Amino acid sequence: MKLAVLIPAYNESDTVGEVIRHIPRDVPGIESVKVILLDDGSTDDTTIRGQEAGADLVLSSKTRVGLSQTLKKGFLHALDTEADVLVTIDGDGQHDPQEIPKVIKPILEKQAEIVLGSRFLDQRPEISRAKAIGNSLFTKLTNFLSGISVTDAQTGFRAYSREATLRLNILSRYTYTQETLIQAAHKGLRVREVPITVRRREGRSKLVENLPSYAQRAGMTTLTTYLNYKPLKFFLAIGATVILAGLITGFRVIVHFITTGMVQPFLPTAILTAVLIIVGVQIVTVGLFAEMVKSNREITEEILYELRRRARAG
Ligand SMILES: Nc1nc2c(ncn2[C@@H]2O[C@H](COP(=O)(O)OP(=O)(O)OP(=O)(O)O)[C@@H](O)[C@H]2O)c(=O)[nH]1
Ligand SMILES: [Mg+2]
Repeated sequence: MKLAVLIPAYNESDTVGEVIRHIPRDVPGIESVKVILLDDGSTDDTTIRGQEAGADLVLSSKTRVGLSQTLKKGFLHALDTEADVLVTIDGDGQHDPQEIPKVIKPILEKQAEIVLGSRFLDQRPEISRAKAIGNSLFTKLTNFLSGISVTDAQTGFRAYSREATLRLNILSRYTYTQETLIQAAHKGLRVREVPITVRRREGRSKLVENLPSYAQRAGMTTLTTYLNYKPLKFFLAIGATVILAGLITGFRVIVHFITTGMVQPFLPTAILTAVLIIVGVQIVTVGLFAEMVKSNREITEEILYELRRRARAG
């Protein structure tokens, strides 16, 4: 079994060296460990510090392309280098690399395809109140949309089996955390959590520069990912609600029309009813089209999966 450790980093020159130095090179059940630093156009010495600390490979992008796309590049590279298990760990020193064996264990034991190092399982880490609330809300939303039940959907300390990496398609540009879990659930990949320790962050957060902006961007990604998998359910729920509202407002008009043969004095209500029913039907129609697009996407994903799998096998 080969392990690839991926460290996404944007301007983490103060901490990335320590992270790399503490990555265990001798892991039970693993024959080789490859440390890959994913430097996303850092303007500081992140790359140099990573090389000094012994990273096996540094993949750098010229400009900042975002955490998700950087990680996607790392995934594909790790697959090319025949990794069987992949671990992601933050470059800001918040995670303890000594916990890598614990995080990959459920994958080695074939208990899961994705393992989340949870900061909240059996413990309460020291994080700001606003972040704790945001974390909890996004985790609940992810659980609700995916049907899985985890305590920390935003964690960056994770492990993936090769199969999971072949199956997942990261499309977002900002954060991949909720997207990968919703996809995992709909693709039948088993997700487990193990408790991890988390240190206080030194310096400013690189990902969550401000919470409302994070919430908006991560929220959009979460919603669009869900729509990719359950479009009809989503649009049917909204469309049916609008149609129902139309039927409720129209009830009085219909009863009046049957008894008197006239719409007056309910013309405004009749117009509202017609508008609601027409709009509702259109929303359901959008859902039907989206469901057809989904079928095409599933075929494309199947092709991508086979191409990646065969590229490695061949
Ligand atoms: N490749 C890449 N990595 C990033 C980017 N933004 C953040 N990161 C890295 O992703 C990891 C997580 O980012 P953090 O800023 O620590 O986010 P966080 O841990 O959710 O927030 P804090 O609790 O404030 O640390 C760190 O290793 C960052 O260097 C980015 O734009 N591109
Ligand atoms: Mg952090």
